[in-house]
Formats: sequence, C-alpha cells, structure tokens
Amino acid sequence: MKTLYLTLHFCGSILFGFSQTIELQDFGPDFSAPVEITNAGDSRLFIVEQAGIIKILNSDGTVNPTPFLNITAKVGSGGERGLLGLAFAPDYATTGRFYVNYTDNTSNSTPNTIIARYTVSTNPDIANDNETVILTINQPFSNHNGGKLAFGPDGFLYIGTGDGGGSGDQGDRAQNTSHLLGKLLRINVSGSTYSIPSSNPFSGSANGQNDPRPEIYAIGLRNPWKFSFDKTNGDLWVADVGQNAFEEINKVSRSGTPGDNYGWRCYEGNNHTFNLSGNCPSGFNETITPIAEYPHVGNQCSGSITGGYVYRGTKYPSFIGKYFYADYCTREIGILTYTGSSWSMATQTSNIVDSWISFGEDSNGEIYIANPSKVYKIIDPNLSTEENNLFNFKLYPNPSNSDVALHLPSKFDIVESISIFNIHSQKIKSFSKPNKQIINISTINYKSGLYFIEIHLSNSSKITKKLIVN
Ligand SMILES: [Ca+2]
Ligand SMILES: [Ca+2]
Repeated sequence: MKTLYLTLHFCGSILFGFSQTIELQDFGPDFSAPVEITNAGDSRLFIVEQAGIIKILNSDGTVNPTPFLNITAKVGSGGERGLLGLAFAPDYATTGRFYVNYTDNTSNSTPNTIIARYTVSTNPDIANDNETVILTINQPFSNHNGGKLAFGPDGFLYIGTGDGGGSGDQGDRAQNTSHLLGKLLRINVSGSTYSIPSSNPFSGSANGQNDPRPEIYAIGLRNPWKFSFDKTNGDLWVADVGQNAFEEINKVSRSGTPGDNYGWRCYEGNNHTFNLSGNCPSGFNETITPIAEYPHVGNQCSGSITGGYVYRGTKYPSFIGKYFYADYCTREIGILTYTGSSWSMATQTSNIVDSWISFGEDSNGEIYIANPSKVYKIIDPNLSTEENNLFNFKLYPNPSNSDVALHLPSKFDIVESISIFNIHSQKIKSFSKPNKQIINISTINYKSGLYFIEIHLSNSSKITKKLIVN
C-alpha cells in the first residue's frame, strides 16, 4: 500500500513568490541501507544495498525475491564503505553490461575501491556472477570513498572518488594529479577493459608514478556524494560533502571542461579558504565556483550533502528544471530553482524526519529518495489542484466566455513563448517573448471545450494550464 508520508513546504523564491510543496510517497518494502537507486532504461528500479546486494523494485512496488546481484562476499561494508555505485551502460539493451563501485573486504581501514563490470544473464532480472575488474584504487582511510558511477552524454563512464579520507585531505591528494583520489574520473569502457578518452586533460601523460593520471577528468573533490547528469542538457551537477564549514553544489554546463578544478582542499564552498599549502592553484578564480552552498550549523553531524537530480519527468510540471538535493545530517530536502540569473535555494527547516542517503531517477525522469530503510517517490501534491496558481501564473475568467486574461509574474521576461492547443493537440495560437504582464486573449471564435495553454520558460521548463471555453 502506498501511503503519503510527509509534506514539505518550500518557501523560497523571492522572484516568483511561490511556495513549492512536495510529498514523499512510500514506495516498495523496507530495504537495508539503500545507497543508490537507478534504472536500466525500463520500468524497473535497481536498489543498491550497501552490504553488496542489488534488488529490483518493480513499478507496482514489489521487489523480486531473487536479487539482481549479490556480491556481499566481495564487499567490505560499514560506515562509508560498501557497494556504493551502479551504472548501466548506454548500450545495456544490447551488451547487458553494467558497472559497480564498491570497497572490497581486504581491510576495514585501508580497503580498495573496485570498479567492476558485470553482465546480465539470459534472465533480465538476474545478473551473471562473473566479475571483470576495471579499476582498483587503494584507499588510505576507510572514509571518503566517493562511490558514484554514471555514464555521461558522451557515453563515457564517470567515477566520483573521494579524497581517500582521514580529515582535511591530509595527504593533499585532491589537488595532486598523480593520484586518482579526490577526482572525477572519466574512462571509455566500451572495449574489453578500459581506454582513455583523448579529450581527458592528461590523456597524453606518460602515466609514470609521479605523472598525471590519464583517467582524471576533473580535480579538487572531497567526497562527491553524489553527481548526476541533467537528462535534457547534459549539465553535470556535483554535490561535494564539506569538511567543517560548508556543503556545496556545483553545476557545470555539458559535463564541464576537462581539467576543471572543484577547489578542495584549498577551498570549501564559494571561496572559503581551507588550506592553501601544497598543490593549490594561484587563486580561487582558477576553480569552479559552486552555484550554491550552505553553512554548517552546530557541531556534530551538522551538514553532509546528498546530491540529487534535476527533475526532467513529466508528471509534475512545477518540478521541471529544479535540482533536488538533501542532507544526511540536517535531515532536510532542498530544491534549487533557476530564477533567470541565478539559482535560489530553499530547504525545509522543520518536521523533517530522515537521514537522506541517496536520490534516484527512473527511466521517465521521476525522482526518488532513500533513507536508511525506505525508498520514497517525490511527488507534487498540488498537481491537480494548483493549476491556476503555479508560479503565480493566473488565468481568468476560467471558464472563459469571450476572452481570457493571462496574468504573468512581474518578471515576465522569463517567458519564452506561450502556445494554445485544442484538445486534439493542434496549436491554434502562439506568441513569443510577451512584452507585458497581463495578456488578453480573445476566445470568441473558439469552439466550446477544453484547451491547453503551454508556457515555456527560459530555464527550459514548461507549464501547462487548462482553459475551458464556454
Ligand atoms: Ca577512503
Ligand atoms: Ca569545491
């Protein structure tokens, strides 16, 4: 039984003056430390349990009795260790290949991070057991193991590594290009093992012990938990867990520029100096400036960000183009909303009940979130009731007799175009870049019935409103 779990109100955007409300819909049975949720291009969700099990959660909320994969015998789990990442190859439908990221069981304190390939069996719900190890990275400490895997729009496998751990990146690894730790790696796994994309920043490295590692794509990460690609435009969103002061969210267009420097351990967040000794660049302006940050408040577990996704689903128009994130420590869920020139941050500050570990996206772009034992679907409870209030766009009178007024927000320059469709999806009127806040539309020649008004915004989101003509 699906139950509505809790309601969060976001009162954030000054520009629009709207309040975004979300609800969490309990989805599926209990899980044991679900640390990743992803899909293979169909209706199933794959739930990664930290101990080393991948379960299939079907769209009806049932879980297959036999796990998709069980590698608990190889995985060392506990704290920040475990089976942490899962990504299906872009050509999974034909190759059956998928990739996992886990810490092995050789040591609790200095394990190895293993990136490995598996394949699906002839049964689409069960994987083969045989493993091909792609990459091994020794961990100097048990924590900060990164763990996220995702294929970029370029078809390459991106791997988020933490700085290896300890505290304060005492090994100064994140800025050291001869280490794979503290990096975003990018490799081509379309062959039998892996190869280096020629556009990687150190693709021509001799790859000796003190040379830059050619697998590196970007540097300066502390513990990216997690990163994702925008399904629509390929933007790369990286949430990096902070040390003592700031949590940060980075966005780079179209997966960024090879060699991007995210700043750690020199800087946290937006130009907060942490430690300028060692391998630092000459200034903060040589690093990626986060698009959002928030400070820690209090002492113990005062901030630990969990990065999510830009919503690109279809069910909840008011979510489109917004970035969802959460925090394991403050137990909040947050949303970044593009305001036309920057991203405004809004978080819930009360009545939050859980330590949010991971987000997930299904093949339709709907998004999910997990606490240590449950997976929830994020939904907009106002979808059916708020059609005349989304972002304060108002339509009146509705139903209309001879004309209707479309009342845009004061910053109407975010509107790219407005189109009116009849019930047969035929466009009967459209105009672009409105030059005034209130637009009067004559409906005198419209047949009686239902119409749809689509408003396209400059952040690529679309709002659809129903209009009834008498
Ligand atoms: Ca580590
Ligand atoms: Ca940073």
